[in-house]
Amino acid sequence: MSYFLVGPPTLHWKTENRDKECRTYLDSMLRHFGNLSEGRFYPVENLSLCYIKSFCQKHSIPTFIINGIALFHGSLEETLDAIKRAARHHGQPLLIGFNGANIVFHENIFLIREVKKIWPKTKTILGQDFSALNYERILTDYPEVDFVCVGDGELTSKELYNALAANKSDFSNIPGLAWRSEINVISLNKPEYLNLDELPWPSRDDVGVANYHGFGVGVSTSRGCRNRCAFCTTGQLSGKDGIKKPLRLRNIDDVLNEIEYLYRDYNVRHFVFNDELFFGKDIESKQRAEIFAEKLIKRSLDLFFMFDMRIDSVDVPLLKLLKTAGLKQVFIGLESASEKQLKRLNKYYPKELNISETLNKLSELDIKFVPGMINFDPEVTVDDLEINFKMLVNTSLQRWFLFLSKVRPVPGTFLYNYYLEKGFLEDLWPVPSFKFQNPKIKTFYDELIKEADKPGITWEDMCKAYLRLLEQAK
Ligand code: B12
Repeated sequence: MSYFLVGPPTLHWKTENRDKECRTYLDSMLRHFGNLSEGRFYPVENLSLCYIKSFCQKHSIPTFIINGIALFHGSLEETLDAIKRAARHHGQPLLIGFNGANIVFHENIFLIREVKKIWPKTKTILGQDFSALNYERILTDYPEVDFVCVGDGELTSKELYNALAANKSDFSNIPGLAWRSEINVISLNKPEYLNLDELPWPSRDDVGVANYHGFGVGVSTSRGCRNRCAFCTTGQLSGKDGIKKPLRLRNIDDVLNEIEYLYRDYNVRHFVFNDELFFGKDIESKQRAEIFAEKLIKRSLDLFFMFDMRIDSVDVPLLKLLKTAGLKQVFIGLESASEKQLKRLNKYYPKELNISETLNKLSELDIKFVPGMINFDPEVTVDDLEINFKMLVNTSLQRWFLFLSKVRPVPGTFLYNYYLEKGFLEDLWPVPSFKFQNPKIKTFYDELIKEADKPGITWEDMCKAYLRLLEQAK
């Protein structure tokens, strides 16, 4: 008996990027991101599953990971085949778990259905924020999914596996488990959040793939988030009744020990922090980042790292110190420069913040920054589009694809519920799409996409097209 943990191959990537030539998610990364400074910091491992594996193994549960992304799977059949192969080696799984965002929900359901055909008695569980936010719908509409994990997966997996191994059918004592009783009543057991410093470090099944292809290797220093952005699953889960995922931070020495272990035992030189935000606006989290940098410098390791942060937490002296410690790249969720648009996304910046200036300060530090934009939402106005345009052209950011970015309302989030109520949504589940409220803006967007599809398009071409189309939309 064993526990299999599966990450789906994530095939949506090909269609989303209109990237017909790339067979797999990682092929696409290798093709588009030529080197580290172009974004190869992308994490390849599935740390969610790696954490669960370490914990379960520590409790003597034979656990195996099949990570479709790291295995370069270009089809669901390949992942299914890998699951069957694992069963030939380790025996039929007692429990099989799947992980992923809404974008891979249908991939997971396909695999779960196939697995149930082969081993009808094997139990199935889905995890990650998207399933947690939507556990009632999933357990109601998908009988092939036996359980949903709504909190940390470590303890829930261990307790569930042991209950199944002991042939129990009452799961009411398993923390963080959403389950269906024999009479089809759906229950949610309150999650028990673990102390991150007491968890074993994640297993490193796919670190070789990441290293070999020059991708970053992930380290998670925190779970949860302080913010409640209307579009983000993590923020929503943190506030959801019965779940309330708290922000938890790991002890810096433990993080550094893990980094040094990866550095020495696996020769890792490029690290990605998987945290929502490495530090926030508050003084405590900045102090934590400072201590991290100082202690890392003392260890004299020759390494680089990247993390995610918000534009309103930019702190030049702190970033300089982090640069000395090895910071090479930051992902900054900007979303928008328009106050009205930000309000719709439940994101607020201090009045005095000048986004373009702040971004330019960052460029001077010689740290590569990758901005995250949300230029389009259903209620976007010509004014918003103009403000965002001015912000982008006033920086050294000359990446035209930022003009095209659209908000993604994920089922279960505040934004999704609001759009649903207002009738803004076209497709509803699991990957919704929205209708622009102003037909002129829809034309603007459609025409802009056509421009982007032209071969050899440059930043200048795109800026000209943007302004021309904006005039027409007025
Ligand atoms: C690293 C990362 C990636 C990596 C690796 C993904 C992977 N499969 O491992 C890459 C770059 C490939 C990636 C891709 C994508 N990502 Co991503 N990613 C992350 C990131 C930064 C860290 C994930 C992580 O390691 N967390 C640390 C672990 C320990 O926490 P955890 O994931 O919550 O896992 C715990 C529990 O949720 C639970 N659990 C999770 N899975 C399972 C499974 C089982 C069986 C059980 C029992 C429990 C369980 O137990 C875990 C341990 O306690 C998160 C943000 C974040 N900080 O979590 C975004 C995040 C998960 N990604 C997100 C998105 C949007 C995507 C993409 C859709 C982007 C895109 N457009 O392509 C794809 C989807 C890919 C996919 N297969 O799901 C969103 C998810 C939103 C959603 N719709 O649900 C997040 C939350 C970022 C955000 N705030 O918006 N991502």
